[in-house]
Amino acid sequence: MTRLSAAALARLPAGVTKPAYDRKAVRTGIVHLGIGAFHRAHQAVYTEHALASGDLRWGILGASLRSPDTRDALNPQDGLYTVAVKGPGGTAMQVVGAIGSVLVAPEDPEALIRAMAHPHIRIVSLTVTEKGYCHDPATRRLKEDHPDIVHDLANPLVPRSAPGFLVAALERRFAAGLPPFTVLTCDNLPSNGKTVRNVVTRFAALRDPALGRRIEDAVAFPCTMVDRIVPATTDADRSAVAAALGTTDAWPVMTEPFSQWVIEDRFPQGRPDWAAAGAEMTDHVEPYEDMKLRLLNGSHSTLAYLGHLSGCETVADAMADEGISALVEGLMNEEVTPTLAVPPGADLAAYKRSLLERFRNPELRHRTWQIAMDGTQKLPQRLLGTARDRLKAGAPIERIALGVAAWMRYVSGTDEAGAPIDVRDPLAEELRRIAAEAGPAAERLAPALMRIESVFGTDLPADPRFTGPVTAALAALFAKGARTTVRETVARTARG
Ligand code: CS2
Repeated sequence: MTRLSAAALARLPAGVTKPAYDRKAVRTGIVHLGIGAFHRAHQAVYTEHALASGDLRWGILGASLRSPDTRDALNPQDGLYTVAVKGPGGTAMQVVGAIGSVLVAPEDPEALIRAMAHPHIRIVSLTVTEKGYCHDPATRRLKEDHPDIVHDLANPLVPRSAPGFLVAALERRFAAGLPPFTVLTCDNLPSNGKTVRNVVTRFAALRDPALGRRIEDAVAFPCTMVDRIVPATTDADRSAVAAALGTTDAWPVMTEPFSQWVIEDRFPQGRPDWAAAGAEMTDHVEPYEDMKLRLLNGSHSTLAYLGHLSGCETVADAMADEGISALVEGLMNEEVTPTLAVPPGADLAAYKRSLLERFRNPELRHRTWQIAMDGTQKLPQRLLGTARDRLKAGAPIERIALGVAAWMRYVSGTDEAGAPIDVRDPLAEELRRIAAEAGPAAERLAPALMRIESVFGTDLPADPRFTGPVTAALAALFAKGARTTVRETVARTARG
């Protein structure tokens, strides 16, 4: 079978959507840092719509800050790849042409800075995951002793981190008399634009206070809420796509029919008409971010840890467990919802119903292990903010406590059958050391993990209304296992 490429487009079967615009006439207007599956199934699809509508100023240059894998898959395909949308009625395929090519930053950092400083670039967008911003999740500030930050401050012309590249390129633009690009973060951080603005301006100020001030004054960092579930692509997915296309695609991306993008409309240098593709442009994104982070991602992490401990490979498998699905529903309705400022016009009940349906989508095969990754970067905005608001209101947090305890049980590194758990986390070393010292004893492990200040801050470990239920839930998980603990929690909380 031949490989997907510009030349192969003409031979694609009729049912496959493909670029109907002149790709050779496209100008690159966006550089995207972190060209993983999520960007390709989300923002790139909205931009594809703008290109297809005839505005050819918005081609995307993708950049990987770490591995060459995406470049190696996409460049031989002229940047083309397939988005496979898996719904109840079958799978719809679209070949997307918005990404012209991909470069690998560590191979040639200067090439990326030069590309970001090009006069045609108006937007630099990012999906570098939570840990890619090199910040402290509890305080949302730059982690000044992060090894990549230390490196980039000492070697500003050959950066490694996202803040390092952004500042190097902005500095170059200022020196050339060019307007700055808009920095568009599309990661699941709270107040993501503001958080990234703080991190980037602090990094710049450490290099040169005047540069920090200039970025603070001149650069727009709009907030965004991004939502689409995009599980990692498997070899079975590759085969299914090849069979449907009649040509091979080294890295198609798999996703669901649902897609949402809420964007703070602050783009001094212009933007594609993403609204025409369904994005919601607004002045206030934060209520949407909180709603999504706490309801979707908070539930996701809870499902991931409890599901994995219960032997469920995917989110849909975990949702098929009556206890786990009742717990998650209770978490959303009883503990999260009262903490939310509902965005104007949003129908929270319908939103929650759609989340449950999306989690149950059996076609997606979203692995609990994938979501369980990087817990130290995710828990603060997904569960701990909700816990703080509940405690402030004097309200109980039993289900949140079980979610947090399930993370603790998971990072103890051994599953309920005694097999090792492959814990992936930027703090994996520290987690391993803590778990080894504490052993499988909740009264030692829970307080030791809660001393990780970048996750729990200083307030939560000092509040017995938090430490009590978390330690009790962890003790139950060790003593009785996840399934029984979930069922007992559901029964107890239902009695009120
Ligand atoms: C997931 C998210 O992997 C994870 O941590 O919770 O990637 C989730 O699928 C997306 O935020 C959905 O929009």
